[in-house]
Amino acid sequence: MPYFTLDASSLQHWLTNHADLASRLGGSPADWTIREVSDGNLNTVFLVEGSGGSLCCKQALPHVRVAPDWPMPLERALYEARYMRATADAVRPAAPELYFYDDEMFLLVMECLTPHEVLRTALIRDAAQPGFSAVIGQYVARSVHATSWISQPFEHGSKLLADFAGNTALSRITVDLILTDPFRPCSRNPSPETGLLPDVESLQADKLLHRTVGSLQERFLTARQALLHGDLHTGSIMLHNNDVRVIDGEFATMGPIGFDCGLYLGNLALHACAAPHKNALITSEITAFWSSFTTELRTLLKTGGGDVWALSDETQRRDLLDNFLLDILRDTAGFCGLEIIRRTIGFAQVADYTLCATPESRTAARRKALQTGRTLILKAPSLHTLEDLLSVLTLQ
Ligand code: SR1
Ligand code: MG
Repeated sequence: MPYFTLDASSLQHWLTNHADLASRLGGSPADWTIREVSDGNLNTVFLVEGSGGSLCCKQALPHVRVAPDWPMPLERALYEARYMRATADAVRPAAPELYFYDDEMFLLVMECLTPHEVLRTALIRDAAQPGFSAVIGQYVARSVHATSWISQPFEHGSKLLADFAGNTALSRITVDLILTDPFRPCSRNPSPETGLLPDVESLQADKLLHRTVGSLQERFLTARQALLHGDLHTGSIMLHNNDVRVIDGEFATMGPIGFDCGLYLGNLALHACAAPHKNALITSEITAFWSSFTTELRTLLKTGGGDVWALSDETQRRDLLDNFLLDILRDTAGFCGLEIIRRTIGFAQVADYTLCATPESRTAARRKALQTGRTLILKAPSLHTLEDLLSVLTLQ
């Protein structure tokens, strides 16, 4: 069927023509309830409920959903489907199950997560059950282990490179919105409030900072360590009690492992900038993430399977792994700093700052975020431990 943009009624019709999916819903199509719940920047999302089950249907639009004059290739849905398939076995049950991908409609049909809530919203409402970050740490370790050159023969990595090489439109968004635009005057950046203007101008004139951002640009584009989710922020995670799921892998690309870690920690850290009374909670989530990520990755990488480190015995592997994790920590800190800055002054800002009670406290929170992001980026190459990273965040 040639592509067209679905609405509730055409989706109902499309589903009736897909017997396997219709039978998951049960009952008669007239009794299905279809709700549009689009929330992210790019796509439309519908939740469909029948008497026997429910489905989540996500369709790519030919443009950015929140900016209709910004064209965007439909193929991003294909990369999300590929990412889900490439990581499903490793991360289950921490991601929804993909039931079907329609490569003409650019439509993913997957497990419906109800009554789950987006983690960012749950954090803002103070409703997230603490400990969720341990699941995310484990998720990142498992997904990158399943796709890294250390654990898989190089042919596997080469296939992944080929399968995701075409996802350039979304990597372009990352390169522009995270790695470049916040550090230069750019029409995509919303105008900052007057009180923050000197801080923004100073970041945009900071040559020392730009040099280190240049190294992170190089890491993102050339360190093809493993398959990344590519957009692992608190809006890409849903949870209900202790059931935590990662969604929205359309930015998937082979890249530096610290990118996924850094984006996640950056979103936690900026939440603490917006709500400093939650510093202890955020510190404990960051610690839980890093502890579960490193513990899981160490365990998984104890045995080999890939061509990288193939000659090393157990002792040498431990040494190599220590260095590998140190590089990931440094990348994590750098990308964490970038994410904090772009979510504060770039195109895709976040709702966490609505927690600030007054315009003055919001400006102060944003200033702290910019300073923290800058320090993280500059200090990243000399960090040694998570405690070093936490001390830059000054959450304790
Ligand atoms: C134009 S897309 C803007 C942002 O939304 C996505 O979720 C990514 O985070 C991207 O940077
Ligand atoms: Mg998204």
